[in-house]
Amino acid sequence: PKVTTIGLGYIGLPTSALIASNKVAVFGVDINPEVVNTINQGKIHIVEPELDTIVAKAVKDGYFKAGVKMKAADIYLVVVPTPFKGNHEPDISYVEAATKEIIPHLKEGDLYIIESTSPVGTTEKMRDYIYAERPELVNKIHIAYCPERVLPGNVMYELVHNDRVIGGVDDASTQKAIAFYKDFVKGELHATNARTAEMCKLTENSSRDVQIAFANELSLICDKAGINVWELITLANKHPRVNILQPGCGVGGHCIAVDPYFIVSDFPMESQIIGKAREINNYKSFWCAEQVVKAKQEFEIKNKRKPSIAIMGLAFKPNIDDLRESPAKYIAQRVLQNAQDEDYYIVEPNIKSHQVFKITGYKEAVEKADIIVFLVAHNEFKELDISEEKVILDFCGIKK
Ligand code: SAJ
Repeated sequence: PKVTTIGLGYIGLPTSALIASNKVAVFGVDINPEVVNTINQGKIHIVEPELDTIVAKAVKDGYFKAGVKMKAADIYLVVVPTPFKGNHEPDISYVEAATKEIIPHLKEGDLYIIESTSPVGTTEKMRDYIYAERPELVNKIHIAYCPERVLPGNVMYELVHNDRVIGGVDDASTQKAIAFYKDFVKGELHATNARTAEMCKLTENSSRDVQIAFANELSLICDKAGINVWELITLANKHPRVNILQPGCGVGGHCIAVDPYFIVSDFPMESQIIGKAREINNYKSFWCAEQVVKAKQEFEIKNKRKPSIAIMGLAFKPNIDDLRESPAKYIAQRVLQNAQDEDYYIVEPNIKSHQVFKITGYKEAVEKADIIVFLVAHNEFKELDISEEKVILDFCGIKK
């Protein structure tokens, strides 16, 4: 069969390349002509281990091509972003736009799959759009939802080895989609219906968000109680049925900090814990910024001069170069907004330069600064030997 994927981003591109590497003809559509050109040259526009070689080979072997215009196929995969709008309401306009482009090309026997994280009911809504425009195809095509669940940085491995949840709008659709994924996924494929599969994706990320919120709440309690939260969590986790995650400077990325809102927005009365977890994790970033300002004032009173400050880490999690939706970046911005004429050193070992921040090397920053603020637990920071005179604010457990 021929496959058309719509969206060549962090998930769409690796997925397309993986399918193509199994000698299936894949046409990838993206609205960005630069992305399309880069891919057609066998190159990539995102950072992900191993992705470059697999894309280069799939393009060279002629199985993978990209374009800005939709092309007819037998299987359509929608892998576009689903961000949220102003009031944390899900924005499915990219899924709708992709579906509208696909509709005129559909024929009997085709398979239409949404992989984008979507609010419950989206797949059925798209089914209704499709059948309203093409009534002759009612029950003659297959429509399913199959969320991705890969971890950035480990995408090529997880795409193949993770289990997947596949939910069709009817049994035939579920089975057809399972048969498609079977060819390139080694993990187990679990059959369900479309609504459950949609909710499953939202549940996975909300569960992680709630668990991180619990750890962040503990960190605030421990700060007041004079207890080391890292030691506390290590000890509590010695219990055979307790497994607390790590507190940090907030929750970032475009999944865990976004997806829970898709539940809260549709079920506001019922999703009390999920909504509260979002508030706690957002508040934690604000609190960290406040702590820096407080430490600065205390230093000035004690030493009768302004301190210099090192902000350690900007990425949204350890050992990656991705700054999108990063709480560390938010904290750095907030702290710099309140800056008077202190010296700041902004450190992010995974990037060379930044439009807004002047990036300093981590060793130099730690040597020069009076106050050292650890925001992201990058590996490089763990080996640092820091003089005892320095004030250390450790929000990510670097010194635990
Ligand atoms: N974080 C903590 N404490 C922890 C773990 C994470 O503060 O103990 C923070 C991180 O620093 C980061 C944020 O949470 O700011 C999210 O990081 P993450 O590593 O938990 O997750 P992501 O966003 O990189 O990827 C998640 C994964 N989902 C789950 O683990 C349930 C991934 O499998 C999904 O495919 C991805 O979201 C997605 O695309 O939805």
